[in-house]
Amino acid sequence: MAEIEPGARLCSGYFDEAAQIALLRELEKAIARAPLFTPTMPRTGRPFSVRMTNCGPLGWVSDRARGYRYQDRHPETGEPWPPIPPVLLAAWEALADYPHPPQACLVNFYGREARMSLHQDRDEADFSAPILSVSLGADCRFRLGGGKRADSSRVFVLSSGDVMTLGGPARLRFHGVDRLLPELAPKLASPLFAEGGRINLTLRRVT
Ligand code: MD6
Ligand code: FE
Repeated sequence: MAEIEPGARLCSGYFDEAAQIALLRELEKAIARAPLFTPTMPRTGRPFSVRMTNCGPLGWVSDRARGYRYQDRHPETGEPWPPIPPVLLAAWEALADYPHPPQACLVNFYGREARMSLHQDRDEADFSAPILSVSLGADCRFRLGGGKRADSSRVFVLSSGDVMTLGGPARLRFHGVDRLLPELAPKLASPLFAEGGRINLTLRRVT
C-alpha cells in the first residue's frame, strides 16, 4: 500500500485476475437486480456520462428535482439495493482501518467516452471513515486535487484490480476521472465490458 499523499493510499493490483473475475460475476448479478441508471445533475437536469447503481443498505443517487442524496431504494425499480459482495466487505476490513462495515457501495460504469468531473464526496454525515475505491476494466487517468477546487492537482493511472482509499486529510480532496485510456491488454470477459469500459466501486460510510 503506497501513500501517494497524506491519507490517500493506493494498493496497485490488490485484486488479482481471478478475484477481479469473481467480483465481476457478483456485479453482473447485482446489476441484473438493480439495473444501471443515468443520474442527472441537480437543477440543470444534465445527464451524467457515467451510469450508476448501488449495493448495500444505502445508495447514492442524483436527479434534477431532489439533487444528490442517499436512499435505500433504486430510483427506477423502487426495490432495495442488493447486498455488497462479500469480497468487497473483506477488502474494507483489510484496508479501511474503520470499526464498522460500509453502508453503501456506489457502482459507476464508464463507457469509452465517459468521465467524472472534479468533485468532493461530501454527502455523507461522517467524514471520519475513508472511502475505498476499486477499479475494474480499462485503465483511467485519475486526477487528485486539493481541498479547494482551484488547488493544483496530480494525475495518475488507476488500473483493473487497484484499490485506493481516501481518508483522513485526503477524505475531502477534489478528484475526478479525466478519461479512460485505450484498452491494450485483453478485456476482462464480461457482458458488462462487451464494448470495453471501466467500473469503479466506492465503499462508504454514510450516517
Ligand atoms: C472513479 N472515483 O474512480 C471515481 N470518490 O471512477 C471517485 O469519485 C472516488 O475513487 C471518492 C473516493 C475515491 C474515489
Ligand atoms: Fe468521488
